[in-house]
Amino acid sequence: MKHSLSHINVASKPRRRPASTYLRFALACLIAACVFPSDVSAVNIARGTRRAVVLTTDVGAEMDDQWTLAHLLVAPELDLRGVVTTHAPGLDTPAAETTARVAREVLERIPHRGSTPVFAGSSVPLADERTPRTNPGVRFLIEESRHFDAGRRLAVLVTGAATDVASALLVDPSLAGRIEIVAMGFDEWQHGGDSWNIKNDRAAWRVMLASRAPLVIGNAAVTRRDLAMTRVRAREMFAAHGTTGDFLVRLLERWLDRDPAFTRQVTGQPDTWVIWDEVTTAYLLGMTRADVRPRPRLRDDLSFEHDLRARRKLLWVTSVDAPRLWRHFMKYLSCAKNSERNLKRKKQSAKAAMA
Ligand SMILES: [Ca+2]
Repeated sequence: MKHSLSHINVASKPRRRPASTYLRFALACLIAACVFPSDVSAVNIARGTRRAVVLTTDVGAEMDDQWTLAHLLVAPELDLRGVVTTHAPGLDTPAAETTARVAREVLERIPHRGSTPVFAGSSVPLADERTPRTNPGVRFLIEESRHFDAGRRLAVLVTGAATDVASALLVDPSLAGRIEIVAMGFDEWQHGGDSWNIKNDRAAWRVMLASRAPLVIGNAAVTRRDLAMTRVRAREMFAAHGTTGDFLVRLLERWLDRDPAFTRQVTGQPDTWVIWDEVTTAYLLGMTRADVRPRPRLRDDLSFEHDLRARRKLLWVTSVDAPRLWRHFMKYLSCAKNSERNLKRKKQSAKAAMA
């Protein structure tokens, strides 16, 4: 059963530091110049109609989470309500505090509307499939979800370990009726398997697979094929897009320079990495195709136990329209660049007026 997916949904809101006059001005420019472009007519982005999103992320473990967070921030169709950070191997302890610091650094670098709260989630995986790990991230997920229902679901992106989403489902099972989970993980459909997100909390994935929450999965085989990015291509596409573009390109370059042998092992090329987590943004923007499939069970070795008669289904992403996704990202990075420039000009004018 093949489905072409092109849903774009709705909502809005900001917070944290009060926006300065300059930021408000920049925001007005951003809205005037970018939020109502003529060529996104298929997308309803009127105020209050953007798709509400919470990102859960192990940002800092690689570089694709930073790209994904930046795209979520500049996409006018999306309303990022908050970020919940999680653990991954190799991070300074406590891991969720480390990832929260990285998320805040990204937020400070990207001009965007309003402000986005960051909550450190769990720094360790679930002990078992019955016991939640409560923390501010889990509480935020549950509270934020109360504004939503089955007809208008909060999108919860899982781009790291699923510990906090699973904990929230264990604390409040009714959450499954108010969210849609969009995750990056698993190697491929037949075997399943995984080397990172699922491996980092297997019990959490069992909780999510057993829940009633709609579940969308973008797997490694598809993202490796469709979302590979070379150093040269990144520079060509993003370097002209202000400090944010430069920042994103530098992140990729630093990652590629870090361990070329490992990069070659994963992607087959020493100068290519995969922007894995962007598959979740692509889904939200209606730039993926996916099949409805019976929800598998997860074995201890992370392989799938398929049950063709399973009552619960999931959406399995089969392709990403990457050219369209990158065009969208570049377009709204340009808008961010313009708002950056307007902000700078306004600051200079104010300074001159005070002199
Ligand atoms: Ca990630």
